[in-house]
Amino acid sequence: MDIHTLIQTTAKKVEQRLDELLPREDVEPSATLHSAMRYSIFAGGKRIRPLLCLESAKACGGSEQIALDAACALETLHTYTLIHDDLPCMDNDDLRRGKPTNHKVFGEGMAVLAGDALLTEAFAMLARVPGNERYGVHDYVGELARLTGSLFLVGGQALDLEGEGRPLSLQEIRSIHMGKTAALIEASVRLGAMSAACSAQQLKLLSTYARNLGLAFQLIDDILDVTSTPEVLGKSVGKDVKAQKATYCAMVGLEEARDEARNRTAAAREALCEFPVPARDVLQSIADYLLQREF
Ligand code: GRG
Repeated sequence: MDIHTLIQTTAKKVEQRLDELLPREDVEPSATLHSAMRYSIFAGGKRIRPLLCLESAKACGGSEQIALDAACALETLHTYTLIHDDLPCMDNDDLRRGKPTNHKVFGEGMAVLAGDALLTEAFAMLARVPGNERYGVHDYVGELARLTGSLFLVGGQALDLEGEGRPLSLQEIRSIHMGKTAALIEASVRLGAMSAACSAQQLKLLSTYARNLGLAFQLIDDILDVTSTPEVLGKSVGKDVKAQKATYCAMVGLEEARDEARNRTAAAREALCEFPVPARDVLQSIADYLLQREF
């Protein structure tokens, strides 16, 4: 299966399962809240984190069936971060996944709550994933909490917020990327692998793959913010310059940022050398696809 078909078929499976797992729009005590949650989840999105979760499970000999609720948990948690990131107190954005942002449609208070509820639902979805001889639900939950809490995802966002309007070192920019972007990508591959009872060595190699992939992903995101259009990206562009953010692109220029993204992608590919060929091929193709992506 080529990578584009794989992305499409995976997105369809994940969306079907999300539709089953999330409360319907008319469910009380607040139909508005459930509508707001579903609005952002089903607004589109590439569903890259679920894809990485499912393919990492397969690379470790596991099954899509077993990892599917973990994949849904990752997309649900990711969607919470997007809703909160778009709020007026954060990036203050009007457009996301080609549609008006959650707070533009439902108001700021409801958008905060929709994000909160999605974050909580993510853990409920993850708790449905069966344990195995190596990992139990407490390991899955601990892993997601660790990588998305104050030490990584939320911490990275805090560093980003504190850095606005002041010069940052390349080291500080890297720490922001590791936290706000790479940590959730790492959680995606680790949870997929853990659902497949992966070995400690497999987990280590996949984590190296994910961290490099995550850094490349954020670099491409920053490059597209400069070079693309809202029509293609489905979100506003030029935000970093407007917010006077010290991005990697602003510091070293577009070409060097692209080179660094290429280097990170090569390092991600390299980390998988010890995996059997068909399993690693897909994960390596995902890395190539993300380097070349246009949205
Ligand atoms: C509690 C306010 C608050 C924040 C929580 C929001 C947050 C912490 C962190 C996330 C910061 C963030 C949005 C980082 C950017 C990561 C990124 C590049 C997202 C875009 O991902 P894609 O391109 O989006 O996969 P789609 O729409 O395709 O799913």
